Amino acid sequence: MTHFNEGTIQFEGAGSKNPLAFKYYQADEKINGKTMAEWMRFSVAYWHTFTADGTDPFGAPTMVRSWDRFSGMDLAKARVEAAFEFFEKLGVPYFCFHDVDVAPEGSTLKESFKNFDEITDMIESYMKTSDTKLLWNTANLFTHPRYVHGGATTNNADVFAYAAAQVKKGLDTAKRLGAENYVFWGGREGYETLLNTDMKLEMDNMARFFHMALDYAKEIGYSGQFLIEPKPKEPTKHQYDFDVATSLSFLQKYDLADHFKFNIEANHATLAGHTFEHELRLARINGMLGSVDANQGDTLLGWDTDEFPTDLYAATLAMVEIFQNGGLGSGGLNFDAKVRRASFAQEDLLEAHIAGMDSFAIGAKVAAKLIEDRVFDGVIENRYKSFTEGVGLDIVNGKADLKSLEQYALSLDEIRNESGRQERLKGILNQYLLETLSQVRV
Ligand code: XUL
Ligand code: CO
Repeated sequence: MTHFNEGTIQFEGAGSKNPLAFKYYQADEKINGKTMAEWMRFSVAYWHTFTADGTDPFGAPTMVRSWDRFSGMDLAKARVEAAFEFFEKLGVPYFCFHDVDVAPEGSTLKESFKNFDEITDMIESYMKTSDTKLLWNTANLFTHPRYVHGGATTNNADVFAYAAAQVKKGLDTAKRLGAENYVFWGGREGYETLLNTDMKLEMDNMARFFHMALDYAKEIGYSGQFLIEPKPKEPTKHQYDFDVATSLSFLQKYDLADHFKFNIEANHATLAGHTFEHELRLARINGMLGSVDANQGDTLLGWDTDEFPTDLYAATLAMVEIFQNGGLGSGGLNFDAKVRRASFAQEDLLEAHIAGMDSFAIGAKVAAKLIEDRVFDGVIENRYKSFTEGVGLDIVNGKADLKSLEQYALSLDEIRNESGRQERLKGILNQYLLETLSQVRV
């Protein structure tokens, strides 16, 4: 059965009025020495695209998909069929899933595993003839009521064991399907009130959980990259993986930093009070930028809206970080994004992904030009030039101490600072954006 009537999505160029065509994303177009496809490694998030139904806290489902005529395992199978059709239409190289997205949970863990294995068999056989690979999979340790107090950070050791079993199965599946990464997003790993919380035990247990996962991956020979996905809040009030800085210190404290990188989500960054590019930069300069959940939030709303990324400014600055990182390695740009509740038509799924891919394609073009012309590098180099000579160089080389610096400071007649020129730089960024857009217009 066919789920999407539309043909394969083609590149038609910036002048195209066809909503089902790429205007800027051309998989084999070279930018900065590699193709767009190689740099961006786009991925479809199974949960938003094939399982979401438009439910929100105030309203019933709005999205009735072609696969919804089935139920149970038949529904799960129809979704796999629809998913691979979708991947092919879009020409997207990767997808991602949680265990419970692809197969229904049974009434026992054994039954859940049986369902999951059966669907994994099906996914595996589709992957044999598909160009789409698995960017990452993960275990959902947050939806089921058993995880009400957390998964790895629960007060209930039976729940910890159950979560561990789900991750073990997830790693077996990652190995089987060749997942290039394995993700941990700490959905319920946080707390609501300290009045009932042993914070130290919870954090120690979370580290124990990660060590067990690493040990098991080693044991079975699974060599995908482990990723932590920071988020500051929602569903818990305070999440332990708050942001990159917090998670990095956690990983360092528990001797895990060498084995993990970060999966940075744009909307999680803004919820943490950071920009997307702040989180990417912090991960990058620590050698920890692994992958990206490409979406965007709404500055007027304080929750995780997971919108498709269409902000060209943010996409440009994100691509600057990704280029400076030499790419994302085994990571990619995963659209952890959902169409709005009112965008309930099935083709909205394709159009939303096209908008996201085109936005990052523009971002990549602008970023490549900014890097080629050393727009920011040049300014930054010049701004810190005092650390390349004299007393600054001594500080950087560890040749200065408080005494030598006091002597130097006492000898100064006046201190002169120079303007940071922020507004000029923002103007230049706009010029690059507009110039790039005018060049691609046909
Ligand atoms: C939740 C979120 C998750 C993770 C995977 O905010 O981003 O979907 O990406 O569990
Ligand atoms: Co995410």
